[in-house]
Amino acid sequence: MNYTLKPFYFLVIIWAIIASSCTQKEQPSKPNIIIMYADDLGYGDVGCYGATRVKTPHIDQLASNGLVFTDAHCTAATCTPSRFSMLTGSYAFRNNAAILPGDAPLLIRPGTPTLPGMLQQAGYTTAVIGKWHLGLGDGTIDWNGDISPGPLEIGFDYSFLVPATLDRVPCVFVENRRVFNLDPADPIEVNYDHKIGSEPTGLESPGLLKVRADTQHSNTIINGISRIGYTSGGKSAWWKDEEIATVLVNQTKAFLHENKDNPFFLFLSYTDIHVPREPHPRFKGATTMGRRGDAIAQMDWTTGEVMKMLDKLGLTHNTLVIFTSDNGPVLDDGYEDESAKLVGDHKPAGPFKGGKYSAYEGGTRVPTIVSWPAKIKPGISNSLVNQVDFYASFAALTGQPLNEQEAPDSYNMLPALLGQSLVGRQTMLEESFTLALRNNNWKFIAPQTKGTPAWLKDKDVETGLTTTDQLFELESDKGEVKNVIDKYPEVAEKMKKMLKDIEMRGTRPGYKN
Ligand code: NG6
Ligand code: CA
Repeated sequence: MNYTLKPFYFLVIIWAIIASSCTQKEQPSKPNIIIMYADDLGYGDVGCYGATRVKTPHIDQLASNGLVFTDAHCTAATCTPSRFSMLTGSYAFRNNAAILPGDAPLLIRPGTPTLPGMLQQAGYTTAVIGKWHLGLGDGTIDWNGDISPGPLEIGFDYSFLVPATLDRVPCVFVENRRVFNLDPADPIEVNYDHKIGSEPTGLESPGLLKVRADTQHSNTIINGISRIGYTSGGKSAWWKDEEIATVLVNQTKAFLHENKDNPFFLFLSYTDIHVPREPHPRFKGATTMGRRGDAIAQMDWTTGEVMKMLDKLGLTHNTLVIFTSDNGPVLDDGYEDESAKLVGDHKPAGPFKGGKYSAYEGGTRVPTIVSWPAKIKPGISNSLVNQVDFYASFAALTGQPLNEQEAPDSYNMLPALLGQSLVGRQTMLEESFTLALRNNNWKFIAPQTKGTPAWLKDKDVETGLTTTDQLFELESDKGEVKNVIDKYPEVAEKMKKMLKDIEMRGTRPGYKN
């Protein structure tokens, strides 16, 4: 040993220690992951996306610390299909996933690889809090016993659910496998076929209603609001619509507190701003847009409460938060809550055409903010990204290998999601009552493939559904006003073929990572 080199070795060791601690800071592994998932929130509904008639300071704050995407999409223009795709990495049409009734069986069958299941393998504690709408049980549910299978059977360690939607019975929370606060002496029953029990319905007793509704939403009245479906019993467990946001915030805070010391994945699924919009009275008049505006204000409050809790627990720096929505906006969705009348010059879908239920961009192009202070530089990204890719992207982030059958439609888009690359998707499907395809700035809408429900026909919704092919060029025509199919037939043909390829292949081996 040459003793004269000793001081040099010493310096090298010190340098190595300093360098490794720096890189550890720069490259945190296994960040906490939170998906904040608003319900029916449109591209133009928040301040950082241009809204002026409603203030969303907490979401705007998240945006100023993160990446704001201008071309980010949920996979479908309605809720169940979008959630299905995000959690399985598989397009919904492969599973015929459509809007589910409140007593539907669990759509994602146990044994199906899921995003939370993959993160469990990576060592995460996983939870879903809020709206579910992916079905529960095997076909007939006994709401008084153990409700299974459900989230716990497909990759979540904890669940606190609104089982379907705010406008569907049962109007109770389900914590893990049990209805929350249920009194066994007053058993609960649910029926989507005919009236049960003696609770009044909206059709029979409109005088009892806080807000009038269309026929589909005029079954059992709970908390002065008529719903889709019939229910009896279980009164101690009924939610109060005005309190739901607070209940979900409290459950979230408790989950964060309990899991502050280990990596966690939280799917925080807001009930705002879906109908019936009945926010807490303290939000009444927050905007001049009536209940829909008030519900946006409440959703912003929820976001702020969760962010404050992360701060308090010292978790903000190493938590990857994605704030986004499950489908585009809708004004009248079955209740006479004056949202359409009071909207004024507010543009729920921003510059885009259509909204919820629509094949146009407004159906799936949704606000999307990705924040991870340890890693992401704030800014704006125009990359084309899609929620179906969260699965493969988080697998790459956490070092989880995916097998070929797993998440068949999910690509690793982590570099785009973290703002390290401008390259997003080149090609991407948009699902509604038909299929549409994006190829960079081209948008092809195939003729309608599914029947339009009768109730949608009467609505003031630009569905984009036709019996002929449509082609738009979004760079010059964001609003999908000019069908250029006759001008560029070869582009349309190429895209038609791409769409067929996606439809035909069950999985796409060999593309991941
Ligand atoms: C529709 C409901 C609508 C809403 C939607 C689901 C009628 C007439 N309309 O069937 O009110 O509940 O389903 O919304 O019943 S989603 O955001 O969960 O997809
Ligand atoms: Ca929705």
